[in-house]
Amino acid sequence: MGVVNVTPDSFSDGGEYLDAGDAIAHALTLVAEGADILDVGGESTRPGAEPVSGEEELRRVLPVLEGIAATDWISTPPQVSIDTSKAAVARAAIAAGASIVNDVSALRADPGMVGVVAESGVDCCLMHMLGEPRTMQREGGPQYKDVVDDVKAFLEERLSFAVSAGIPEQRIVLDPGIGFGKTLEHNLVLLARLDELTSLGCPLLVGTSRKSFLGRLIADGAGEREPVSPEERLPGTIATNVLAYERGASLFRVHDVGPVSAALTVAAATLGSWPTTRGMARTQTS
Ligand code: HH2
Repeated sequence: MGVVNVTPDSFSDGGEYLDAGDAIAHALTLVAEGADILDVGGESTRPGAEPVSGEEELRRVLPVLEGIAATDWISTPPQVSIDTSKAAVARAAIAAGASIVNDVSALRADPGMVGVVAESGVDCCLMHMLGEPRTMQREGGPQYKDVVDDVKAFLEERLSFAVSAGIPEQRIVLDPGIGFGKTLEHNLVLLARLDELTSLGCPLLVGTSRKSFLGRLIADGAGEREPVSPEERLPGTIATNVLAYERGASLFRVHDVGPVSAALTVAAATLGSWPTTRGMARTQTS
């Protein structure tokens, strides 16, 4: 899953693809590099981010979704995912060709979202987050009894909520929400014990790409110094995605599709799933 952030303030690529033409060109590059899914978002969820209105979010993402839908693909067209927590944005994005709703609030932020997903028959990703983006990493910090057990219980509850509201289980992907209301240690424990989430029965998505815990570890193994810049976090992105794959993840939300895709191909071959097949996400979620 390649990230297409149409925002001025995303933590690693804010402002780079705010122009629709630049975002569409970037989306084509990500597909050429191996992305099966394009995740288009018009609102940053970085710690401290201020919310934007639905109108503004749509103004950013709609031209990009329309440009992707109008593309004459040489090979299999990518699936398009809309990264939003707003029902109105999801509805318009689906009309413009999106077939996945990636809701970092797991259907909690907007009471209309569950109905939009259920009625339109699209796939959806339900992610764990403690708190909300504006405040989730504040001093005093996120607290869990056992981070894996707590995240698992949350995802189980969200899954049964979604299914009871009419979203078929086969259309649901679950995500532990790396970096969303978690300390460095919480992120590492979740990745190390990711296999414990596979018993929930849904494909697992992970999003570690360029996140600050990687920057802190690369700067200094104890995670105590200033993090290295997002561009210098690729080795950590690759390491965590390969480990997540080995522990059962099947969708990988990343900015650097080419290098991560190559690393995952080698990991899959090493673990005995060679030759690897593209379109893995599509067959598992639809
Ligand atoms: N992470 C980000 C945004 N959306 N969705 C899912 N399902 N999982 C994630 O881990 C996830 C996500 C944050 O990354 P990015 O989009 O690059 O940054 P920003 O929110 O600042 O735009």
